Amino acid sequence: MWTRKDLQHLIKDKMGDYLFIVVSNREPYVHVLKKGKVEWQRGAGGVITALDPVMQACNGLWVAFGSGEADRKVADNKGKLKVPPDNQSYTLKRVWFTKEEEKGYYYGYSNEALWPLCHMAFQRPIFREEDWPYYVKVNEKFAKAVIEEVGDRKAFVWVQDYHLCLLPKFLKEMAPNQLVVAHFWHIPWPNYEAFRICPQKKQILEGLLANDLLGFHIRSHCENFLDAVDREIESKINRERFSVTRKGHETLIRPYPISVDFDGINEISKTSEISKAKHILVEEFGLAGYKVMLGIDRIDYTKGIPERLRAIDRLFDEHPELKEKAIFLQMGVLSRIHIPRYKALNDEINAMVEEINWKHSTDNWQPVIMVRRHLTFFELIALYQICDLCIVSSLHDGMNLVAKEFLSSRSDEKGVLILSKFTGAARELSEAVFINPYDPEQFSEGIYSALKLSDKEIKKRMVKIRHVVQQNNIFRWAGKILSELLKFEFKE
Ligand code: GDG
Repeated sequence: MWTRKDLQHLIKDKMGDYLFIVVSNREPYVHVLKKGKVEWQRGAGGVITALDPVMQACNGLWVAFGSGEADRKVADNKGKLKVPPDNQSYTLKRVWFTKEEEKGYYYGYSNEALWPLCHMAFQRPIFREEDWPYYVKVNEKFAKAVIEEVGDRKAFVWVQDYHLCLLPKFLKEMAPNQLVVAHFWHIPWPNYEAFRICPQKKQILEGLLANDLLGFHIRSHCENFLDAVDREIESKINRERFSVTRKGHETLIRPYPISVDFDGINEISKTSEISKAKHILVEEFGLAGYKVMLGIDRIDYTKGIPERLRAIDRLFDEHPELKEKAIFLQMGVLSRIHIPRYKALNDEINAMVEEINWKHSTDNWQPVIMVRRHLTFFELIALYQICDLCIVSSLHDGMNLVAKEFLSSRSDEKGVLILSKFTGAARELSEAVFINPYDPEQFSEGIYSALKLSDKEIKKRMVKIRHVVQQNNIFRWAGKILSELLKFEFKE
């Protein structure tokens, strides 16, 4: 089993004097103003959850967009500061965007074009002509920020996600012999029929093929990527080696299922801080004595939140005996709210919650509690422990870390995971109760059957499924990628 120490040893033994740089759009720590005072928060989202423990283990440099209103106040003139703020162990270098860049590159091309393009959630991608130049410009800006730090040294660079498709190409053009570059794609890669509508498909593929190593969560995403290359780019594909050679440069394509720090979360889940947080949350939301069904997501149309609410509505229709006995608690941080589709989703969720509560509530009980606030890590783990069921109902999801965090938090070996078949996590977590979010009847019956499981059956499933996450933890994910990365040699 991979541990934090193994990863530290790997990095210490093999990384030598080379620089190690991670580049992502979102930053791991954000500085905000609260009542005029500077405060910090850990960023929400899967990429941060996964990489923060890796970076803490290897003292590297993380380059990301400085998105917080107080970010400039705490960074030096190169945008740098040490993080985590309460346990300084690596360097964060913030890159600044103009409002137009944020609009065109982030809200526009990344999240209105690429995000829906890659997720089969029936949301039509919007390819605005004016967004693409900003996407190119910001990718180049990130490349310059990395090169500024590399100087004349050699470095391993690890790029994250769909915001930065062109970064590998810019990097290799700017410093051809000094860099080994890997890229991890955190969302699904669609099949060719879906991908081919993208007007910039060739540039995107060429950008990604400048990587030495390109990782996806699961094998079918790798295969979809190879199909797209096969149809669009003149290159040699080696299906046995899982690689593409273009203009003499080879890119390895590999599946690496991402995960969480199981042991870390498991240990924290046993502490008194968590007991205290549980107590406060149970009081705050009036959960004592109820069966608690929990959803935790960024508010995003890929996460299947309206579908989940529909299933809850149906559950109380079909099984009215559950009224006053069960409560559904949905926690959701707002995200990408400047995009009209996200605003509409938020309004849709509000209206549904209101309707369900109006329909089913009694004098002393209401079925749904919807809370939109950023949770601390302790609150997050406490909620995972409070619930009886954790419901993950994504319409399409690269992996889904909420599912794995929930399992890691259940040191008491209680609780049931309800999991959409359309998540990457479904391939590994075979003891979950599987649902199809598009099928309201099957979904609500899935919830009902989970509520009826015996304590013995729940424990049996939980022990087995936790073992899978413990083995396939975040250090294994990072260790496998970095071991492959460190095999590459720098060009002379
Ligand atoms: C992408 C892919 C893939 C949520 N609310 C709060 C909070 N969170 C944290 C959760 C979890 C993370 O955000 C969400 O991770 P997911 O994996 O579920 O989803 P995405 O953000 O869409 O991530 C996904 C992932 O990348 C990694 O490769 O699994 O498929 O879409 O960690 O706990 N964290 C805090 N407060 C909150 O209120 N602190």
